[in-house]
Amino acid sequence: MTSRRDFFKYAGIAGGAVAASAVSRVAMAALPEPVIQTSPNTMAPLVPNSGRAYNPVVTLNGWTLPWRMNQGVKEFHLVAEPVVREMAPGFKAHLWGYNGQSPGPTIEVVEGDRVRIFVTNKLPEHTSIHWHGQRLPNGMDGVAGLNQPAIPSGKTFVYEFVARRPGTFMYHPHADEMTQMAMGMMGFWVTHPKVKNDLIDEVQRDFCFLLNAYDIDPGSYTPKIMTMLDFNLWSWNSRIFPGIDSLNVRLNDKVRIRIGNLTMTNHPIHLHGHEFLVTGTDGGPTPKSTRWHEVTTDVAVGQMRQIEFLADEEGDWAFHCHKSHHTMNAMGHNVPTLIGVDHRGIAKKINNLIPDYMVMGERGMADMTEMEMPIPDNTAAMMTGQGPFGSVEMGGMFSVLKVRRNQKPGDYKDPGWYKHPEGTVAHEYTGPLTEPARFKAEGGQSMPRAQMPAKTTEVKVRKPSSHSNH
Ligand SMILES: [Cu+2]
Repeated sequence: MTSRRDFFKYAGIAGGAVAASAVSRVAMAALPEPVIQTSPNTMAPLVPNSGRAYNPVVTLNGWTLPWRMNQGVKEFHLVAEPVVREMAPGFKAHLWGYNGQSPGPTIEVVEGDRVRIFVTNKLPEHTSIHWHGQRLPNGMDGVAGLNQPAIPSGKTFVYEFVARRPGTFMYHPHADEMTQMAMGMMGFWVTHPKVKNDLIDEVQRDFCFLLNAYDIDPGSYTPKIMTMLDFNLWSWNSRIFPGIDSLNVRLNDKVRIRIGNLTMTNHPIHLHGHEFLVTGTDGGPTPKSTRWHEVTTDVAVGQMRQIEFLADEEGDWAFHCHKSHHTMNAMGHNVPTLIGVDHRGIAKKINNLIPDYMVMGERGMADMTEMEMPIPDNTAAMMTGQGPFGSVEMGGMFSVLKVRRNQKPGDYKDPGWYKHPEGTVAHEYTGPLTEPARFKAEGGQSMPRAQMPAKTTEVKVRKPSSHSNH
């Protein structure tokens, strides 16, 4: 195999340059030289310079794998290998991935393309790749043991098939899957339509990302692969808020977002400020009669969803998983609810014994963002992110759709914070307040109780106590 080097220079979004596709200088008889990318930045769309033209996608905090044409066949080279992924600034994870990153690069082809993919295994154990959702010959489906022998460590295998139908797909190992997916091995695949398709609209912006999850103890680097449900890092393309780039679009752009789920649970993905249609699944474009507007769509395990909308509301719109624990970073869940518990006095006594002891949660958990709690090195804060009006108190699967009037076509640069027109931001009311009447008696019941309680219980509403100095 040829030596691996970053011969193909990508410019990040910040650089603004558009990358062209790479054709290896190595003889066509040899393997295409693998292209490696280690920057976690969102790369500019890879405009095709060979094969059929198409409107390329933008992979959030990711990139598209260049190919070479070899007698009409699109040739790609994936290298399965250990990688270091910066999941958020200040927090790096030791994962497994492809070509320098987890997830691996996005593969983009056109319906009808013959595709040849070389897969070199640089992992310490065998692997294989399953091309999730593709129509292909059975022996190319990638289930080790069933459709092919596993690719031993150090060996290179070749997959070859025709991308028969347009749509949104993904790839992942089908050998020791539990370990290899928990370690971050996965990638996106987009097959663009060959001719105008009535069910596939043209869009100005086309984004894609995978939902993944890790269990990495605070202060450590390697995911715990045995975790089944209680993950502590919920990520998009192995990035967590505030490390997930914003989706920057021009006012009135038609926008498509493609999402695939390779975690162990479902994620209701929610967009603020706009209604969208689900225009495709891993089964292909959805018939128009099945589409309805919504603002949240559930992406179940192993599924892909493709949503589309007109970005016709200017502003900074939150875009996130609606499971509130999935918009948090590493934290313990076995913590009692302390809302309304008054710690005054007790904390002081404990402080005499344990100087670092901290009381948390008596007014809710928002205090977490203002506390200067010492956290181990290489640990993401539980909730963080400084917005224009203060802390956003988020983590995990959270990003922002930025819609701007003056965003140039094809420009994906972050335009900064939205400047709200005068008088359009929620603000404090300073007029007189009235105390509303509250209903005091017990509620009704459908049938009389058989046993009456000895006395009625009185539960006190927990209201914030006004106290300072903690
Ligand atoms: Cu979620």
